[in-house]
Amino acid sequence: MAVTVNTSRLGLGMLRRLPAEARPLVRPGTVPTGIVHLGLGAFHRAHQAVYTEAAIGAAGGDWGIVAVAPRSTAMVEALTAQDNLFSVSALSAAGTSTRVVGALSGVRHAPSDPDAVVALLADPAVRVVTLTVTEKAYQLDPVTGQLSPDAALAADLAGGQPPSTVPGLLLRGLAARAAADAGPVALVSCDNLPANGRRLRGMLDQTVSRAVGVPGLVEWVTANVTCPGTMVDRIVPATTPETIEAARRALGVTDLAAVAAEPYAQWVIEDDFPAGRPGWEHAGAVLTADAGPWERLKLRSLNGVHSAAAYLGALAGRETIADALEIPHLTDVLRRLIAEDVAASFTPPDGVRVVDYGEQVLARFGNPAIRHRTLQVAMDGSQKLPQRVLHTIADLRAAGRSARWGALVVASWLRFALGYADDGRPLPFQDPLAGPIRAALAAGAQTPEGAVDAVFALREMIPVEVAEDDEVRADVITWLTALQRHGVEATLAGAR
Ligand code: CS2
Repeated sequence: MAVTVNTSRLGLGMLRRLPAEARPLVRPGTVPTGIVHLGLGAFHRAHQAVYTEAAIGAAGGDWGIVAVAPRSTAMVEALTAQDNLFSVSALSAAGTSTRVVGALSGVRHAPSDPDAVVALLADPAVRVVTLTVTEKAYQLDPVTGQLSPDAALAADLAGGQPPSTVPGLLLRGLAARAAADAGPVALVSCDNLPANGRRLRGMLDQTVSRAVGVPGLVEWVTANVTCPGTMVDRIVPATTPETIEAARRALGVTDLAAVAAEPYAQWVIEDDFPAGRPGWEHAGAVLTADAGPWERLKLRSLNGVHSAAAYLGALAGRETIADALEIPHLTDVLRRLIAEDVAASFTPPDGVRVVDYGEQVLARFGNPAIRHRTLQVAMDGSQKLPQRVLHTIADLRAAGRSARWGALVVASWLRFALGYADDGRPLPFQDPLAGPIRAALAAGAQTPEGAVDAVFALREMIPVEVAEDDEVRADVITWLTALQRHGVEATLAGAR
């Protein structure tokens, strides 16, 4: 990122110079570590770190976070140079408010120092491990939930040293923790996966039972590890030079770990922590026995509609989600997707009306200060579409209902995967299944029917009950044909 650093860097020595409202809620560097977080991305910094800092500020506790970067070094270097401090700017049409967050007690880079991460996971002071590692890092088949190890995880399972995958790190860390008798721990998935706690548990159990050289670990994990499910929500676009510039204007110092986010945030957490947890409820989180209804609400309404806006917007040449919402008729179509398909597909949490939640979501997407790129939301579709749209379709069809608007989302993803926008410009396709998807489409893309059949044969993406449903197939073909012949704008204008 090309940023000129011509002001002082954010750091402990700079805190006194910050405007009072921009200072951390805790005294940074004084809170002992109690949490290890895997995944040092913008979402963690703007979500769990913010909640945890507010919880420590309100209720105390030794819950400083050591955040681990599983891949890149850039954020580790930036935060190390800033005494683990970073700022979050909340952006809205009404203006920006920026505050420095003091929740991090350390940062580590897993690839260059895996032993340090393993040692942390085995430290009795660490009682909670949170994860934001994205859907694909779980290495689970999204349809069957079975572990499908790549070569790196296969090496980790075989006892290859040092571990290089997320499941491998957890495996070695928990083996060391069991050996050190360091006590129970909660592993908390904060990724946008359905039943993310159960998925993490499934990943862990399969990893541990297939691993070589860890006798007794299955039993130890069963007795000592919980995996509470969560629903996490905050729109946090990738950081850009403008984010850093906004932080500099607000703080008067340079923050190369700055994040920008919408003002809204929500966190629903299943309360199953065998060795304690921060008082997150004091920071506005909802602690519950079952996050499932919240998770379905959020994945199907917010994320499903987000993906729809991203694919249709990218095809229509719109750069951001807020720009996409300006496409004539798009919000009407998204409202029908919410009211006719999403709301009819599941039972929401008590007291929540899906259409009201959907209106709030559309208002959040329209926030003009958030420049969330359609191409960012569009990536990794094979990992996202099952929980965001395909489960909606499957549940509607099982109840004997049509799923026409869900079929539109699938068709728009498919047209996006075919690689060209309405104006003929090529579209980038980033997806862990890019190879198989592109191969299927190369073989079948001559007609809309061929393209749909080719993709519906991808068992690792499309649940069998959706793939074998003739009405869904026909609906996706109808939408894809319209999108290819007439483009997004005319298709939406003609949508009934
Ligand atoms: C988005 C999410 O990039 C995406 O796929 O749909 O990251 C979304 O912004 C968050 O889930 C909001 O909580």
